[in-house]
Amino acid sequence: MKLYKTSRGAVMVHDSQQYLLQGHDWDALVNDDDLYNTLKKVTENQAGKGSLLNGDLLAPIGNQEIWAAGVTYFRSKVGRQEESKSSGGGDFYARVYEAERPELFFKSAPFRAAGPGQGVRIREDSTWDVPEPELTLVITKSGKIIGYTIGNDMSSRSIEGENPLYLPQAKCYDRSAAVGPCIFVTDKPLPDETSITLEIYRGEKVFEGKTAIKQIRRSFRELVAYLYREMTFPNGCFLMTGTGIVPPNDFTLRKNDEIRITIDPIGTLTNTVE
Ligand code: DO4
Ligand code: MG
Repeated sequence: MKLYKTSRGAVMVHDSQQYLLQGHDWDALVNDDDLYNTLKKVTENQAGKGSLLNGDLLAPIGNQEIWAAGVTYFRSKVGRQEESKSSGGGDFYARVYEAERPELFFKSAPFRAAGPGQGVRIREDSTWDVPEPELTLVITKSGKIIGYTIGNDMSSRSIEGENPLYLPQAKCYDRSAAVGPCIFVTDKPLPDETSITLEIYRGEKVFEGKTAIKQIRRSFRELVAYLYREMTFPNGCFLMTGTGIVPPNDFTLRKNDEIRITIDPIGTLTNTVE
């Protein structure tokens, strides 16, 4: 089942039928540990309609903080080692890839994040920028994963590469995060073969990369357990799970580039660089 946030409220799509969830508060929905069954009951008690979704999609987030895991894929470890070679940071990435404790960092307050179709940004003081296409967990306040969305962890490689201690500046700025287009709600884990595709268009396609979530070195349960160890999330939380796709080192994003990230059961998140 897919849950969309629109200007008229939450809309659920199931079996090609659309249901307006009147009176449902978004924060309450994403904190319902039994959301899959709550939504199933709606399909049993309410008639579906044909066309409630008409392009007015918002980021499917309420008052949840967005966190991110890093260096969870081999490709990210290698990319980071390359970019930080001259600053001596390479060793940190190799170590965190192997370590028991994962890298977890704060990515965005919800109000700073872009939704589907909205602009994302590159920093004025950055010279080397990439999108990071990441499966994003939607987690309730009790720590249960109730769904998945697509995240774009826009990153400045020039700032991150200069010194790993600049990570918060490389990662956190207005509209450096995008999420959407919906929350895919399921009561089963995603299949290992679930693929993530990144396409970048500059008029024509200038980059395409693909990975699968089976390439990730850590389990989602483990990432969530670390994140919730010493922090409470009264409204639940979104967790980006890391990138497995890094464009070649001579690639940098430019204004007006269109970024498309596709994860099959969820859909495609499209954003243009402003
Ligand atoms: O360590 C820097 C950030 C890593 C990251 O964002 C990723 O691997 O996706
Ligand atoms: Mg990332």
